Amino acid sequence: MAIKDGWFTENEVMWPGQAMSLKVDEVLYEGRSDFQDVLVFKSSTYGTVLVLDGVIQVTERDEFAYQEMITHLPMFSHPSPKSVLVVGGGDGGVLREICKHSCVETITMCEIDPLVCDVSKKYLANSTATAFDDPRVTLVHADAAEYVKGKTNAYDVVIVDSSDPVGPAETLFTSSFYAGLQAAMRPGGIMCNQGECIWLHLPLIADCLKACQKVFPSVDYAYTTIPTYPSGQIGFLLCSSSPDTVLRQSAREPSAAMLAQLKYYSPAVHAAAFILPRFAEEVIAAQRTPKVAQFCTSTAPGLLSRPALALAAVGVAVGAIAATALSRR
Ligand code: JFQ
Repeated sequence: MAIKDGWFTENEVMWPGQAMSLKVDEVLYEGRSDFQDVLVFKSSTYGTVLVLDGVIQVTERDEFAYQEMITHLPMFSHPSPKSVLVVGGGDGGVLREICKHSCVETITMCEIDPLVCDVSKKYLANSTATAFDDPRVTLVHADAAEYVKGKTNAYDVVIVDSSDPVGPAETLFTSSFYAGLQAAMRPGGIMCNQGECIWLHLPLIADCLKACQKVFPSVDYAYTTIPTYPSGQIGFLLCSSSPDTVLRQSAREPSAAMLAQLKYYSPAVHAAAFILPRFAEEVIAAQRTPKVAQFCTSTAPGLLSRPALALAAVGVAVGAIAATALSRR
């Protein structure tokens, strides 16, 4: 039982020895679909929470940190996305974010589990599930690997908003699935998949990047911070079907009106999200294509240049002499 003494505690299969707990005010829904266990509860400090197979998917308090980044990183890396495919994402948060782009003409959402959409429309109607009725949206309940088979030249952006690779989402992290997506994408198309956590899953991330590399000529990795996902952080695998796309820089600027609707993403956050701490950079740099210049990945050049350090040393010395002189008076 995931709820004990008024607290929900996450299932820790993929993050042994640690578990997020949230205080429960009220259980709103508990059931099982053909694919997974579904739980919705009202928490005391994170709003309504959606849980699948014992793992937190959405809390109303912090979901924007994930939904904005998994959506706008690929959407703003593309100069003019018109046709978008969402795989998974049944809570509707990614749909909500895509709909903010007025250049988009069609959005297909392929979510295998109708129950996830149903409970989200009922219990997350004012937060994530706000765009199911947008006229550009077509909702399909199917296995995405099957759905994309045989499709060509169909999508500018594909967002794979899946749960973890244990359970129904397992196939969404394989090179054969990526090959199906690549075939369905238009030239210059961009794919973004949730990419787990550098603190917990570096070997898995390296394997996923290798699988992407077999298929896509450009591959990179970014991350966001989010308190209720394991270790407070989750990454994104970003791939382009063109070798010329620079994934780590936005190709378009959000309008002032759009920026006013965003709480996490900005062009500066976009660029910063690809700068990784050294322990992760070491592993991920080996899989990144094309390689990026060293200054993007280690020190900030201007700030730590030799002349700047020399100047700082002179400043410290002068300060120390002045302090000694003053204390002798
Ligand atoms: C939210 N739209 C989908 N995606 C949530 N460990 C996953 C939730 C569980 C995490 C990994 C991402």
